[in-house]
Amino acid sequence: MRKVRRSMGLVAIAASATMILAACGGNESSSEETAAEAATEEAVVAEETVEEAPAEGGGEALRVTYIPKNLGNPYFDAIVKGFNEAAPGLNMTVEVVAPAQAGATDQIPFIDAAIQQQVDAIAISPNDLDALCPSLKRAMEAGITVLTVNGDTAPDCREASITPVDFSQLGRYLVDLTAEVTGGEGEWAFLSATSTAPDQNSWLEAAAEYISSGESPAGLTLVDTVYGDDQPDKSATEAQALLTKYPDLAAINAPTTVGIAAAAQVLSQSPRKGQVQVTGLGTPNQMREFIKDGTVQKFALWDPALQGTIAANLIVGLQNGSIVAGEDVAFEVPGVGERIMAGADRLIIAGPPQEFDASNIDDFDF
Ligand code: RAM
Repeated sequence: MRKVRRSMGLVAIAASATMILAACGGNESSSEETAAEAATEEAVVAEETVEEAPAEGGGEALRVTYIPKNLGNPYFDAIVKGFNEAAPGLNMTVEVVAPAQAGATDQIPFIDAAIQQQVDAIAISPNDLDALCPSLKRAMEAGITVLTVNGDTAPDCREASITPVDFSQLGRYLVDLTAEVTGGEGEWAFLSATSTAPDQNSWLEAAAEYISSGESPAGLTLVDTVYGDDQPDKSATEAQALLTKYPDLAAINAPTTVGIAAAAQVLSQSPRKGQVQVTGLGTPNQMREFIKDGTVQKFALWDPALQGTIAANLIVGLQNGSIVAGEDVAFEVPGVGERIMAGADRLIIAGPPQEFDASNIDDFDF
């Protein structure tokens, strides 16, 4: 039987917090700048916009840096919204900085800049399982709380990881979702994010295991996996290329909000609309028009905001000592409920998964 230890619960330090989205407009750094210089400049720009949170009840505001995979993806805006929703009860400022592209090493300069600034905590949605580890370990050695959010690194590179759903089940779910929208017959392909994305790769690996186990729907054949790098244009080009390469394609499954929206856009204007199904993981706001015009029957996700809310509260608890990171430690998130750092890897599931179709797409706004 698993033993769950209970921590004291989260104690909100003071009344107010200021959350800052220091998005840098998606501009790439000029060729004269090193990535580190660019990161430092962006961080400085962010710092200039940070308002001091009123520290009622004493104590300096906690300084948190959140590093999404890349800029310009509304999915990560939703996670920032979650940080914002937690803010009123927490004495915290959050700077959001990220690279323009989601390359394996592109976040390193931003981690290093946060270490230099001696922030209290770094939350990161990682673009690689291992490449960020030396920097993240340096951050922890400097006394900075490090959390991964929405995807993970190797477990010894962070204190805990917040994932939206149980990743071990998602690969299987994506195959079954493809079967549902195709009637269980035909060729299909994955249109993923970057080839190093730890979240998507874990789902793709689990899907491959499910398929090779012989338990997956027998009429489906996975013919290809391509990568749109979470860039709308590249994702659209890859979707178009799949249509050309596979004249009998029955479905594109894009387990990325950028990829599914791009594939749906391509299919909505294609004579093969209706013949080729698009499904996967998307935000309701980006996918609404494609559900309404019949391009897409069904897709899934979760509310990304919850991960930001849990991260903000967990950071406070880890910083004030009311929560100690460890195996099977339960903690209470005000307004959300109990969550558990499960197992030796300290994985926290935000939940819940949600399916969207014509019957409920208008009930969601993110
Ligand atoms: C994209 C990103 C993100 C992933 C979602 C489903 O927005 O790749 O990491 O979790 O899709």
